[in-house]
Amino acid sequence: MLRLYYDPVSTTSRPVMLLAAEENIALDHVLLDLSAGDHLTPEFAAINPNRFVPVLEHDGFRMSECSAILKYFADLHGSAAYPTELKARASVNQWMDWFLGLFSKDYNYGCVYPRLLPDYRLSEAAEAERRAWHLASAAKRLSILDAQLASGGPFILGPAITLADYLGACFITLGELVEFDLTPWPHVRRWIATMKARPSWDEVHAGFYGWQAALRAQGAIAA
Ligand SMILES: N[C@@H](CCC(=O)N[C@@H](CS)C(=O)NCC(=O)O)C(=O)O
Repeated sequence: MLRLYYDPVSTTSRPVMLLAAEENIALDHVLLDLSAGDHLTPEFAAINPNRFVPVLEHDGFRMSECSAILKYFADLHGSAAYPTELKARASVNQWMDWFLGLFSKDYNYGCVYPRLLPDYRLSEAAEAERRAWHLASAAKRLSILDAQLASGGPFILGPAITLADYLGACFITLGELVEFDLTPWPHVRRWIATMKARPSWDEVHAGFYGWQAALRAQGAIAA
């Protein structure tokens, strides 16, 4: 039995939920509401000492880290989204590492989380300086992604969807919570539209878009 501890609004839970939904992977879902502090209990600390979602359990085996969980799911189900040919798989790994190791530092942590989550915020002056720096850096990364998508598509590595698309699209759409403007990157926008047309996108993102609607209603975020 596969059990997923998750929050539907979480950037790192969404790719796992999306892959599972698209590939009909049956999951026992355990919802942790991060905004209510459900992940801060001693019970969850025993499950993941980092106190982060997602966490996967499979027949007594337990693991965290969304990228590793995506790969585990894909291998377990023989998913074409994680090709077995050496170089094709290496390219998927490369782009997943790129999103996690490079892109997310500037975009998720530099541009988005500080605007949404008080724990990630510095003083007002320091925040303005940090945001300007990360915005410039995120723009460079988005141009690299845009060029990659322009060279082939419709997905990051060509005609077939891979784990890199699942991960990357959920990271990029995080920016929708702060009205991040993707106008300068038309190929990224086209790719995101392709990902949003996946059969399970809307269902998986119901909670996420609920949060976005709440932020908009509060006037909490201006572009
Ligand atoms: N490296 C982890 C990061 C997981 C992570 O950042 N999870 C966030 C939600 S997107 C979380 O649980 N945050 C709880 C907190 O910040 O207290 C992964 O890739 O899965």
